[in-house]
Amino acid sequence: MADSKLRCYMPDLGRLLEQLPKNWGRWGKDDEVGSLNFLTAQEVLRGVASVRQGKVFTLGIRIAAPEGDPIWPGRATAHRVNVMDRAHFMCGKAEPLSGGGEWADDMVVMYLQGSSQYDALGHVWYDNTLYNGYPATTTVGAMSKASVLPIAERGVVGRGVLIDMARFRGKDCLDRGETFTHEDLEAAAAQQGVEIMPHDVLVIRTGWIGKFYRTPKEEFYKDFLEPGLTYSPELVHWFHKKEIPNLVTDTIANEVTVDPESGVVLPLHCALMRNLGITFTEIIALDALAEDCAADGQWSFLYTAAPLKVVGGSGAPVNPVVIK
Ligand code: UVW
Repeated sequence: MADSKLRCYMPDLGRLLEQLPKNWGRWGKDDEVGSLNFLTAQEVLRGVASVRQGKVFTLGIRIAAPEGDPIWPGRATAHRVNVMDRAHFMCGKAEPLSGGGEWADDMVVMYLQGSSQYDALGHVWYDNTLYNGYPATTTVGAMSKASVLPIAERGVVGRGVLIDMARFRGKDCLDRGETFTHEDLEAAAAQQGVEIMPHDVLVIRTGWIGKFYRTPKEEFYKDFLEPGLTYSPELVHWFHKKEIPNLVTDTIANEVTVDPESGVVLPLHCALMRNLGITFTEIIALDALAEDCAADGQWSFLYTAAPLKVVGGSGAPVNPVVIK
């Protein structure tokens, strides 16, 4: 009852975001990579210029780990199946290659959003329309527009900046449903002594994915409500003005699960990804990088990533590499 009442008064996304900016058409009517267009050769060199120590970090989580993988409720965790191993040769089910070579083979069944991943720009929409005005019917069967493939073929390279929101709030991990704004990002950056510059890949640590591995699963998923960025028109204008190409976080969905003001679920997927073409990178492992940045005071770096080239995919797994 309470739920249906809430729905009656809840603004729909069309009305909530109606006055806010869009980048549709900015890079042509056929564009499918959106704000990644900001990452020009000059921006790649700006990223390279932030490499000072030669330290390398990989930001993907482990896939099909025995302790489970963090996923959005309702999706299944990745399942790796061994289809060929030494046992096949021992029991005569397989013959060694001529010369004696043997081998192991595996297959993985997984959601494309079920690990560290890039979302396709067409992954989430409203009003039957995807990023850049493509009709939502282009998602039927396979995404023929704004899929992950153009992002994968382009790659993502630029200057990254890490904002450790959990550390800024004096916590190991933000609380369930805890929100923060662009003003909090700027305040944390100032405390860290780093500037969030136009065209930076914005990497935000909440501690949430790290917590997944330390918490019993029933407790982690109970009344599921992630912490994260929260919607406001000012925040959307801030992302637009900063021309942020890519938002990367250690949560499953890059924003607070439900906007506490409007009750809308995941409004930033639409305001930032669908409307501004900002690529979303989710379920990222940031604890080791954050520890290192806090220790050496270097919060900016070369960020590089390319999701897998899944044809028609709504997203694809990725293991970003950061070099400081
Ligand atoms: C949903 O699709 C719900 O979110 P995500 O972008 O995290 O996969």
